[in-house]
Amino acid sequence: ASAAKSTIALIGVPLELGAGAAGTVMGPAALRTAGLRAAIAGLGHHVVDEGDMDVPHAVPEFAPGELANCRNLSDVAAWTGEIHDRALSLLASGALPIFMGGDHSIAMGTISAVSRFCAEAGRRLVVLWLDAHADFNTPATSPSGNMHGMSVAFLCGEPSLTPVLGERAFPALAAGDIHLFGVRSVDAEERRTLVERGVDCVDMRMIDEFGMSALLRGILDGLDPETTHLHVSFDVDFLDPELAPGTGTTVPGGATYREAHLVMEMLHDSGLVRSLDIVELNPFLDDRGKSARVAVDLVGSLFGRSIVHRPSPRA
Ligand code: NNH
Ligand code: MN
Ligand code: MN
Ligand code: MN
Repeated sequence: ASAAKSTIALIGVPLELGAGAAGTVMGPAALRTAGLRAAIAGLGHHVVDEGDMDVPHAVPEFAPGELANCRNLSDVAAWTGEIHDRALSLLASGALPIFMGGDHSIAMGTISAVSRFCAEAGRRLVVLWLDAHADFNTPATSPSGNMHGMSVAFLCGEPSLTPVLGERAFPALAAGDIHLFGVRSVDAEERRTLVERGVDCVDMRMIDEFGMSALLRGILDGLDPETTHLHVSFDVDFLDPELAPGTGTTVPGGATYREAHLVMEMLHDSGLVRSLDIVELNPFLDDRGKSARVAVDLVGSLFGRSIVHRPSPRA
């Protein structure tokens, strides 16, 4: 596949202010301890660790108003702007960036930059959002005020969230170009917006009935690796809590070990993946590094580790 041996840039984004529980600030460190770099480099890729971002002061100030129900708004907005700028320059360098979160609000910065990059490069952006949650709350619908539950709404152009990125404009994602996958927890009012906007939501009920592979193939088939940039946003709570307890909002009934690996193996074989978020890993809640290790293992499959080396099998 075309993405086979690109330079892969690891960048730590230790943000926790978008989540309800503290601890995702330690996510990048845990991923490094679990051997993320070696897991990818061992597959023959060139890996550069860019270190962790540091956003010491919240710069933007917001008057309470429509955004009143956003916890830590000024800090999250400051991070979003800085993440966006950093992501744009990494993408411009030609690297395949892996954004090590941090909570899922970092995706407002990462994917807005990917969207801008793709628009300028004439590529089509498709986003695969692996998550137990839809992250489609708005300040008006969020029961928690936690901004990690609003990232998809922001990326789809929800007007009330536009001020979060300030002056930097990016093309909002069309409903058909983002696929939520693994969903099993949606808030009541969030569901209404999600359905109204027509965002593709592959929930666990569908996955149980039809299987991960058929549903993922439905998304990937027909995407041309020459013209498509697939961004994968991997929220660790996509996984079943038995497998990955180290995250703040676990929901039972998630992806099993093999289901998750199959998703990653299929993504690798597609040759479409050009950028990745690994988010919501909370080492403070983990069980002896178990979740960090499984996340690293899965990234190995995404970058080409296979059980038996062979072309993508067909039944
Ligand atoms: N939907 C809930 C909220 O908005 C939980 C979001 N938590 C997540 N999302 N971890 O992926 O607060
Ligand atoms: Mn490869
Ligand atoms: Mn999420
Ligand atoms: Mn989640």
